[in-house]
Amino acid sequence: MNILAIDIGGTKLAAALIDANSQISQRLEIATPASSSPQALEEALAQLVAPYQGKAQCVAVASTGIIDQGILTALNPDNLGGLNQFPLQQTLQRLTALPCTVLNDAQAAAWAEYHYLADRFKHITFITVSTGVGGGVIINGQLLTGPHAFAGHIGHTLADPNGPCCGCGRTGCVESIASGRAIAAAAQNELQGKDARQIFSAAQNDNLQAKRLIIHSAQAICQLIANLKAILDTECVVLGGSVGLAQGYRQQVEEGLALLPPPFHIPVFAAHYKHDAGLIGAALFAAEQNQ
Ligand code: ADP
Ligand code: BMX
Ligand code: ZN
Repeated sequence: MNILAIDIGGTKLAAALIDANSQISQRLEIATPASSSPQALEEALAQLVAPYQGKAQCVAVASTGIIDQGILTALNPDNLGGLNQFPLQQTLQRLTALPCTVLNDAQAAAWAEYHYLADRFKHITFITVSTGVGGGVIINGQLLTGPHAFAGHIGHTLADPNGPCCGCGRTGCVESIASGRAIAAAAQNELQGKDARQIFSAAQNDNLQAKRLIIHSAQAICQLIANLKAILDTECVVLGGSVGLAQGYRQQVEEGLALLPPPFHIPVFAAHYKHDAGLIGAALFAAEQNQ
């Protein structure tokens, strides 16, 4: 059986077919529409799923936002071009005429990475540093979603009470300092208007401001990991997202963590499934729900 998996992020929409062995094929990617209109997202999803007609038996979605009872509610609408409410499950069922399972993107990625690590760990936390900062928590082998599907939104915990305003309405959230959008928003002078990818290349070329912006982000993630260890006694952290997986980023997080007292030390791994963790986790979750 093939599952059509879809990953909806603040920057890109990805889709692929996933078979019963979690093998991925026919992967496609398009840009997330920069519009607050639900119609724009629906049109983009229609374009994305069109090539898969007749190729899958069900649809599994990993999406940015709080995904509760099939509805996407943005905690930080800025990440989705201002879009706030979207009937995700219903829309994809209509577009594909297939049953559809929906989950938050970082929760889905956590589930995939847990499957990979399950022989060694039962308590893991996945952190995506991408357009935003998201999280998925596995406790005793169970994915924690919470009564309102809000669990794991660790990007909206406090990093700096004097920090920037976050798109969620709070001040100084981890996401407002560490995310790809935050790195770009803090850039000045020669880096103003550049995106996080360009700022990472500037850092490779020894631009000092770029290096400082990236270290600032990595330090916020390092403190977040220490908080997670204290709250959950999580056994390891898995880092994903294009910023989290960027060259040298994980090492900076690890270096910061090594400076904290030993009770806060935990291994920090790069996502085994890299940019496909959300797709694979959504498919695994859907297959288990449909059993
Ligand atoms: P999404 O948030 O849609 O899941 P990504 O995980 O690709 O997508 O995260 C998008 C963010 O990552 C953007 O801020 C983008 O500038 C940044 N980014 C993309 N590629 C790279 C890269 N190679 N190095 C560093 N940052 C990157
Ligand atoms: C935001 C939030 C989370 C999401 C995280 C990473 C919205 C729209 N999204 O904190 O639900 O998991 O970003 O999302 O409020 P990504 O787009 O960066 O992958
Ligand atoms: Zn916030």
